[in-house]
Amino acid sequence: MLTEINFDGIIGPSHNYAGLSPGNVASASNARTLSSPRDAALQGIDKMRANLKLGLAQGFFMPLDRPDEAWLKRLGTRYEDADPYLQAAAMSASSMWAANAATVSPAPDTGDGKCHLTVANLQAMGHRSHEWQGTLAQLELAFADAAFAVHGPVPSPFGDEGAANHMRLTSRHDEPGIELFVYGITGGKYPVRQHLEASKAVARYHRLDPARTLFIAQADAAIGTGAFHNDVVAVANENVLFCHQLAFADPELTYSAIRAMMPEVEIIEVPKGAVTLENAIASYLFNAQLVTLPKGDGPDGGMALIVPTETRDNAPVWSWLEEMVRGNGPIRQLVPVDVRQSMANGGGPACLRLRVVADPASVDPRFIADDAKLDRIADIVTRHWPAAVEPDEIGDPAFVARVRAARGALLAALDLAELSG
Ligand code: SUG
Repeated sequence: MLTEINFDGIIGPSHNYAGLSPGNVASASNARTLSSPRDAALQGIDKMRANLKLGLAQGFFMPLDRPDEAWLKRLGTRYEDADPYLQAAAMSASSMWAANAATVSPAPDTGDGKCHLTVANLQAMGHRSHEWQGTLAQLELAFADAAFAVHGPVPSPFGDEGAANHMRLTSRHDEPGIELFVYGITGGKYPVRQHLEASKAVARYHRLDPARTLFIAQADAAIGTGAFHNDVVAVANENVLFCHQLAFADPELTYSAIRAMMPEVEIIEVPKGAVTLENAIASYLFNAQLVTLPKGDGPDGGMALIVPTETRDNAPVWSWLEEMVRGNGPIRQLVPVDVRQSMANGGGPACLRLRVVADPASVDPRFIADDAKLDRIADIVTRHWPAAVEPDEIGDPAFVARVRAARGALLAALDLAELSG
């Protein structure tokens, strides 16, 4: 049975605020503040627990090996000699944002009936540009079954940030869908992360039907205001597209192209008069997990919007959402979750997960979550993850040793030691 499985990135022991992402307002404004890798990871685990309770299928990915000495070696240095920027970039726990791990096209959409995954090259940001090697190793392990085809990254200079700039609309997850790739043209003062050429290459790798594939330009104003990924201003689930009025360069053209391919689509556009772009970015209401609740739990086929608590704390945004839920639309429930540690680096609930529509039985079971396994992970995190990290600790050899040992303990506990190194 094909179902949507959300794979969350377990937040690694080196989680810190180094201000490494220009164009990401939260990362810049929290630069050099105190982080808590332990709280961060436990918040992520609680989000997974809550999703299991909603009856959703849940998986996870391991944190990557940090600091990345192999990357530093290619840069002609080693951790102990590297300058503070390179140390922070080599140490980043940024692979937690699994929405940037890969782009996924489920089997019903592809020419060969396999579920295709292309690892994202993340080349726009130095600290993220060396994630793909570790991520690819993990995808090849988790999705080794013949039901999947896993692809290497799109070559330079075409930037690809994965599922954060990709949406799928379908009448039901296990039915054929249309796939929407959102790219940037110019971000004004901020870098564009997703390039059209990269999106087109991914669509070719995945053997998508051009008649069911759209390439949509993101609004420059959205990128320029801090929507460094499309998933900061839009989210889709089954037949619903929930987006801000200023998400796309040409909203009317975009909506009519989508409707032409999928007449049953329901587009919920939040007007700029109700929620400004700035407020959308500050509250992250679109960086939500829009999920279909299993039948029997609440209204059949109803959807829930899993939002960060920052959304609930933003009065104009929350009152707009409450009014929407009271109406007769497809979104029936708002579920706030506390992922503040990740949010302070610009990563909401949607950033932390990669959606894969597949038969859970075809995935390596070591990557599939249940309550007992999440308890085991939480126990390792509580015992090994640092409770607090000062920005100046990043270069400290004792911190480096602790980060390595913590990840090693987790890999051993989950029988995934083959991912070490
Ligand atoms: O790429 N933050 C990430 C946040 C990614 C959010 N993902 C999605 N929208 N899908 C980024 O900007 C901050 C790291 C630092 O500053 O230390 C960071 O990489």
